Amino acid sequence: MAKTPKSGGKTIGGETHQTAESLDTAVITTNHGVPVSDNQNSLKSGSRGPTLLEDFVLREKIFHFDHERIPERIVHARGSGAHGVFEATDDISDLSRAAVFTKGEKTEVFVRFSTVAGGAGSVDTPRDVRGFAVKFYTREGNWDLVGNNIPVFFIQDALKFPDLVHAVKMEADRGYPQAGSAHDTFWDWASLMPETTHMLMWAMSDRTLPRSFRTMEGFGVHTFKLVNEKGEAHFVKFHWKPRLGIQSTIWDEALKLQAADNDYQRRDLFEAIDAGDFPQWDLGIQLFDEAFAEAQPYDVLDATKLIPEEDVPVRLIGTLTLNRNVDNFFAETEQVAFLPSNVPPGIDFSNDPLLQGRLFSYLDTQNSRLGTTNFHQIPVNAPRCPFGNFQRDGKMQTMVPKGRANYEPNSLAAHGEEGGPRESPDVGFVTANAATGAEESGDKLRVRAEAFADHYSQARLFYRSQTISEQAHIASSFVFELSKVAQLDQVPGRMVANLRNVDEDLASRVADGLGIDLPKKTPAAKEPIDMPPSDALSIHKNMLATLEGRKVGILIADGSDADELAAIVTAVEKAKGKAVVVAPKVGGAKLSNGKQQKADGQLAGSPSQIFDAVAIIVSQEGCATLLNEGAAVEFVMNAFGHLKAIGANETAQPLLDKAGVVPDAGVTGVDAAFVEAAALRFYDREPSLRMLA
Ligand code: HDE
Repeated sequence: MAKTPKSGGKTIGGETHQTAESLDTAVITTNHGVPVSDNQNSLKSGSRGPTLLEDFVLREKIFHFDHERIPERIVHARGSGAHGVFEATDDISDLSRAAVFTKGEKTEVFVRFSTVAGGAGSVDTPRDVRGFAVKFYTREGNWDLVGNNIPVFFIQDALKFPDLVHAVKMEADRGYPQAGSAHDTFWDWASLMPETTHMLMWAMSDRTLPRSFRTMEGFGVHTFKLVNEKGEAHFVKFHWKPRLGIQSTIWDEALKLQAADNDYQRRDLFEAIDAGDFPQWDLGIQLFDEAFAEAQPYDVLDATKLIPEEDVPVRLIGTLTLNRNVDNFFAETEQVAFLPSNVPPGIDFSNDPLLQGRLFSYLDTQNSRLGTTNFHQIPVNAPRCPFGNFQRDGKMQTMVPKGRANYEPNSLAAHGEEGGPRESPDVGFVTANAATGAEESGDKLRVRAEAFADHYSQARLFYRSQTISEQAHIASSFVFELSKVAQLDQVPGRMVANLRNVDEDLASRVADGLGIDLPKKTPAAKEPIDMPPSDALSIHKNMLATLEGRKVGILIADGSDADELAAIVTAVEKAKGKAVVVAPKVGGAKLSNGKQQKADGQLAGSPSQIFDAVAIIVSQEGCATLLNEGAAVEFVMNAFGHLKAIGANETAQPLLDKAGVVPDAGVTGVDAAFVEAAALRFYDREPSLRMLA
């Protein structure tokens, strides 16, 4: 007998809600609970005859299968999600009445990281912005902080978003490229839109090549408001600071990662959580008021501008910990629906015209993606606090409200029936303008505020705040991307003409790298100014010298020294790194002590780009064998080329020589110096390895 599928009388939002927590039966059943006797053969007329239309088991199974996919997100289609908790660590009740910020309060969260341009099946490591979307299931309703790993955006007004996305995604006629901006239509559009310049600087930097989701910063981007009990509002910008420090890869490494592992970042997140290495970020706020906003040379409502952390320091107010992987990718990561319009009392919007447009878009897109206005009932989207109102029915309605109260006002309660919930000015959400008495007024205009006209000062600020190596990476990325513009010959020059407003040296380097004459400078709508450099904008200045969250690949072969291997594994683990043993065969290698050491990864499938540092422990014979194995030579060559530490024992020297390794501070023995070096990257090595612009 089939065990009846467990169907819950679960309460979501205070109303009885029937959930079919199926899959928990000993016998397969149809979706309507009928036990299935044979899951191998369809119903036929005779053993070799035609299949019968009557076969409801076959038809239901194929029908359901045919509809397994839903439309992917138009942007941010590829993503990875996880559950976690946010704990408020500072008392900001003077600033916000939101319960999520009550010191000590723990709030369940769901986080989804994503790339932007590629489809759901694209790769993890293109040069692309990363989404950083957090859903806080607060006890006063969901708060969705739907941010990116870059604090500014390409455009100032929501009306331009479809143009941006059309330009960057695969080209309309040919359907490629899949997940990158290095193509004609993106640069055609961007070069005609000077307001993109600041974000382009970030996009061309290594920020778009994060080593891991765990080593990315996150930003709410827009200016928001915090509102306290008295109705007083303060402007705020939100920041996520990764506990592992910021770290990115370099371009050649990202390209090779794409070849090695399409799921590099998804796997990294899943494995870290699975192993109990829970990723953490601190939530920071930059607080300021109207007087500060007015005194700045930029507009705080302009999403192409940031507020330098040196001007308004980031105050840490809580910690996010991701501690649980999803049980089902589709049900949770795919179906999660983030809405920037989800804010609890105590958090509010500013008039940023980009944010205002987003407030409509995300609600609307869920209806087309998830197919129903009832998407909020899907478990990953449902508030964890009770919720109820008089909205009723619609596709996929899973709630079963009782009684007649589906309108308000009603006097049903006076007649002994359920009357339903009522509004509450005391606990309900009140918009900040109403709360503060500030009035909005003005003519209806399709204009851009005057203060939005400066498109270059902060692009310059960003470039001039980078290290020499980071500046070279930015210049080289512009050269690479613009070199991919195949048919529109005026576009690279037009882009360089814009860059002359950012920094003449940058523009010359890009022109030189492209092999074109320096074009005439684009006239700026507003002349840029010089702002004091900000160290917070550099990755290199904010990296942590730590092995925590990092992986060290240890290459061995038959005859490798057992003691040396054991010692380095212990030392790496003591430094909180992960030691991964790599050998030509996955079965491992026979060590000097005669014991078989199993490998964690086979050499050809575990190239050095997936590691943060590598150690080579080989005997003379082992080394001789590896000299004839291209994957071993590349293992070393790429680790060196990707500016990583290489610890090698003396007998490994021929392999290092063949790989072109030149001694420097990052090339050590397999010893304590290696463990220290493994936490670093050796950017000084780069100019001797490749021609950067
Ligand atoms: Fe989004 N964006 N966006 N965006 N966005 C979406 O919503 C949109 C913008 C961001 O993991 C869509 O549910 C408009 C800025 C993230 O599910 C869509 C505008 C920032 C995610 C949409 C913007 C973001 C999205 C597609 C300009 C950083 C992924 C699917 C007005 C602050 C969320 C969906 C996830 C997703 C619209 C600009 C971040 C179409 C119209 C600025 C992280 O609604």
